[in-house]
Amino acid sequence: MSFTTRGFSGRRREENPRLPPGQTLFDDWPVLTAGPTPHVDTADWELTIQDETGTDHRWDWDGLLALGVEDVTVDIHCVTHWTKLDMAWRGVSLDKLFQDVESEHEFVMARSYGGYTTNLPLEDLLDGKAWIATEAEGDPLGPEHGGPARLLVPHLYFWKSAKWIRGLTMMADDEPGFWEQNGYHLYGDPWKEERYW
Ligand SMILES: Nc1nc2c(c(=O)[nH]1)N[C@H]1C(S)=C(S)[C@@H](COP(=O)(O)O)O[C@H]1N2
Ligand SMILES: [Mo]
Repeated sequence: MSFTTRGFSGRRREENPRLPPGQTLFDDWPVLTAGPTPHVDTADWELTIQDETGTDHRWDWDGLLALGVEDVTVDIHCVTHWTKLDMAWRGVSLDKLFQDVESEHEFVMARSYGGYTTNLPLEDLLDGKAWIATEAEGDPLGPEHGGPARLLVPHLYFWKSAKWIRGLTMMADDEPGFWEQNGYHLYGDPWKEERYW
């Protein structure tokens, strides 16, 4: 017997402790992109971390993967109210990238191919909380979902998980990225419903 009526999904929402307030469970994976989809070949791909000394730390595709990938299963929460539980991702922990970076700055602007940006506190990228994801659900990330590589920060609303990531810039102060300039919350904790400000 299966319970898939609308009425029951409403009850299930209240009963599922993994569903943040105001969210609805989704089985499929919607594509949400502001603007055109960049197509970036792994042969041309690179990621840079820019610190306040002007130093660019660079990784090409092989250099990224050489840091070592890990598999993580996480829930993702989109500000447009869908939540997808138990997504299987593969990627490189940001801890590995930041091993070589020394910075006094506490904030980061993530920058994407195509021009998208989003701001995050550095501490939200460290200690096993964020990845440069290269695969999801057993397949390489398709271009529509940010392939070849996207940021994955599952404890914040999914707009913080910049698709087609190309760089991180250290910032002294928290400055708004693309959606944050357009009214989305500066931080975006789904458990506090930090959707807009
Ligand atoms: N570069 C880039 N990254 C982005 C976006 C975007 O428009 N461009 N949209 C964000 C938003 S609002 C969401 S909900 C997720 C959607 O990711 P998906 O299309 O893989 O579901 O990507 C985020 N990262
Ligand atoms: Mo979103």
